[in-house]
Amino acid sequence: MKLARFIAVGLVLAFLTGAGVVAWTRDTPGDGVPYVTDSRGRALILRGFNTSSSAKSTPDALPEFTEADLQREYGDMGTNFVRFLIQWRAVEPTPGTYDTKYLDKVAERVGWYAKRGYHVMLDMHQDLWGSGITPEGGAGNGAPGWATHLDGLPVATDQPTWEMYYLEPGVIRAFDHFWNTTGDHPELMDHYAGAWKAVAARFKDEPAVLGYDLMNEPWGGSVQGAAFESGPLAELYRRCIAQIRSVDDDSWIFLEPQAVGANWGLPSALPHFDDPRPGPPMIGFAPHLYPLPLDLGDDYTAGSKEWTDRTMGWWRDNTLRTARRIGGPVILGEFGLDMTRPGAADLVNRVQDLGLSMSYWSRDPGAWGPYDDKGKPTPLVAIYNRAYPRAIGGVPRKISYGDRSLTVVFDANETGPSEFYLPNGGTASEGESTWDPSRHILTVKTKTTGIVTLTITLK
Ligand code: MNI
Repeated sequence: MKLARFIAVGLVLAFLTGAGVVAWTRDTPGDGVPYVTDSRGRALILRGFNTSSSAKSTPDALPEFTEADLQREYGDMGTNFVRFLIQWRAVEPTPGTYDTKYLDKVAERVGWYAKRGYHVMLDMHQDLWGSGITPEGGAGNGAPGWATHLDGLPVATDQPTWEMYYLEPGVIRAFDHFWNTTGDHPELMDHYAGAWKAVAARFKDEPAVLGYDLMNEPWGGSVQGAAFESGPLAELYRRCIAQIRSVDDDSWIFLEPQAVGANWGLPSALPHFDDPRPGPPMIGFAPHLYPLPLDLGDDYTAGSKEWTDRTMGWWRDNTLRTARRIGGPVILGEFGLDMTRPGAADLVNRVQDLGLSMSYWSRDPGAWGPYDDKGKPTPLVAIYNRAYPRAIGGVPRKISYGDRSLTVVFDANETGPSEFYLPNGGTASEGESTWDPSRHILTVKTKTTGIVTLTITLK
């Protein structure tokens, strides 16, 4: 039985008896939740891809992805962001040694993004702990073999779906050692934080690297829910924040909630964290969104569409609530689905209407990605190629997306200029505009103090 289905039934009932469908707005994310800002202090709207799942299993932990692939992505969709997968096994292949050659190769790829004005979030990816959970190595990814302690407990490989591995005794034990629930391996969390320090030391002076996503889809092993998020997960985050800030004061640090539950829209108990950097804190929230009905195999059509909208309303409210507690911006780190399924394009549109920064899962070729195995565009390309403000020269008050226009109201903060990605061009109601036809970027210089209302009429 699929784990999602196993845990899901009760949750669906909870959703059904809960609040009605939350009203959809096509504007700003929510009161009290700030925006990610760039080094000049402009508010950023980030749109891009997870690049890529292939990095989980390649021997060198690099994604199967070329500079030409990136060029095509920009030309087709005008993305400005990537959640770039890195792996602890590659950063720290033996305890306490950091692979500078691997980091150089990551840096080379970061350079491709930098050249095109992208922002990069490095994601320390794991699923199912690490490849060491099975002898064949095909199930998990992330953690190095030396940090994998199964204590001889079994990990059965005849799983109906990949998530079921999370419930295998050996996998739970590997996590219990990492979180020091067993008390046997107190060193592991410090190694992980040390690996982050090595990454931050390498990228602190690369302006394209916006920040760090500390752990993909955390799983608590035998400690779950609020006890996990406010206990060992918070402890790991505190240690990572301390190590990163010992070398890097001005990158964003993004935290993920426990994946089970939060991915579907349930609340997270992640607490507030102090940021030891000088100046305002730069700690944000990067949850994932996989609406439950779709996880259960339904399409975004008919009755399940209503359920999905309902769970997405919960997801939005709970995400913003946690972000307010953390006191930082939200990046939707992952959402995605099989684009060949009925209603898939509508769902992607709906997620874009949330108005958040986001990275689609994932950039890999196939039915979920923008291009299929033969390189042919899937319906995702047309849907993801949407006009958006990439950078705003102030603090946004309201961003509204109309069918043929885009309006941004902001409190100018002497930064600027504002930049818009416009697939087919457009004109600005205010200020001095420059159009870059090769990049499809409209750059608009407006007044640099006071409230600015800027409407872009789309062609
Ligand atoms: O669906 C999940 C997911 C389900 C269950 C669990 N646990 C039981 C811990 C964890 C995660 N994840 C969705 C996507 N995230 C990964 C990469 O981060 C992708 O491969 C999945 O499609």
